[in-house]
Amino acid sequence: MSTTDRQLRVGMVGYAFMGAAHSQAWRTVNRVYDLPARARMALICGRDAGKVADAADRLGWDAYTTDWRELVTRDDIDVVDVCTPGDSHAEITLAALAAGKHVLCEKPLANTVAEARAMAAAAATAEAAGVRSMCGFNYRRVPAATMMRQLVADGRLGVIRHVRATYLQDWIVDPQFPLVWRLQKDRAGSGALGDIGAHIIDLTQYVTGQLITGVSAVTETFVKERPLPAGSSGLAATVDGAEPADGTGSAGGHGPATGTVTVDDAAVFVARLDGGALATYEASRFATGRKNALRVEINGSLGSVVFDLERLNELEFYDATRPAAEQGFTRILVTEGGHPYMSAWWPPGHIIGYEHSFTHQMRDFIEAVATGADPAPSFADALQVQLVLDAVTRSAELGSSWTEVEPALATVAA
Ligand code: SOE
Repeated sequence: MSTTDRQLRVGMVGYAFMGAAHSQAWRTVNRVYDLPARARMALICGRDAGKVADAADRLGWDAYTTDWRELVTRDDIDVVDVCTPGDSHAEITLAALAAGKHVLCEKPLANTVAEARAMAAAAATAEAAGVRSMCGFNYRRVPAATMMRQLVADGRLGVIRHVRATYLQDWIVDPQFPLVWRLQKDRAGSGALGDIGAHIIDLTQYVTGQLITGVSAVTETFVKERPLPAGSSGLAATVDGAEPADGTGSAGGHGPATGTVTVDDAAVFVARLDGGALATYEASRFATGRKNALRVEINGSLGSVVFDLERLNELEFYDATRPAAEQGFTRILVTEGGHPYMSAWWPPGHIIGYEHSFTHQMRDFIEAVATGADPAPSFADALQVQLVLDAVTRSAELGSSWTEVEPALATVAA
């Protein structure tokens, strides 16, 4: 941190969807929160000089570069914010930590457990020197999700019996949607599982305070061949992932050739949590009509709570301790000043949105870095998510818990 004016000079690598969401948060965090340090949007990085120059202007960065290796070593950079495809998270993060930079890395932490282990180890080493790191599971920081955790921690649900989590999108239902980087294992590590499944794994563990200890899974790739993205076509250009986060997309429409999809389109798994709960998870990019539908329901011995991202300012709460005649799911509008994060925004009832979770993320990160606290989720927390992702992939590949259903006997003769 610059000691003169307690500034945290941020260097961000990548500028697609997550780069834009993080930029909005860096721009707003010090306007709404009184923090011990101010974020300075010092430098943005991408491979394409023209595109990153445009991003710097559009997103509000002081300067731009095409060389992330230079960015992470500069003396006038204190924080490295990694918003690139998963195949570069480890390389950039390890270099930044080695250079003594605080790191915020988008989720999932890495494309493999080996990479995640190396990142968590490097973060632990750097921590001894006062360097802080955090993984960008932003949905923890939706006020209603944080309140969900508080209800569980306060015992309002009693013993947790069930966790039921879905995260559903539909942006690749069209088989003509091109083979973007999110559909390539070497770039993304996995498909729906790592991209959106990681969110519900982290969120449910955060909310319940319980860790997943075992899984049984199936995955599917419904469309196995897709047109190569000869460029950012009209369709592809409208959805995150059409343009690699660092702007390395090529020009032109769909090429005539096709390529093989090497990741899952959908993952479904059951899990046991270490507090005894049974859990079901579903992550799909083929849930036609569902655009970004994340839903978590927790059932306990004394009650239940439901969070739905499409109604992110609300919680549904069922209190089984109330008189029987008064029991029912109540809707809590999580916009009071006493609700998590909400004191900084508007009066009660003036709702907030998806992007505010990133501002809350930057608030907590800045506070931790400036005060020497440990940000959460840590790289160790993110490694645990990576281990679950790996277990789901191995379970699906092994199919070990899969029991075939014997075909019914021939239909009864007419
Ligand atoms: C694409 O599925 C995506 O941008 C994810 O990568 C983000 O983590 C999620 O918040 C929104 O959708």
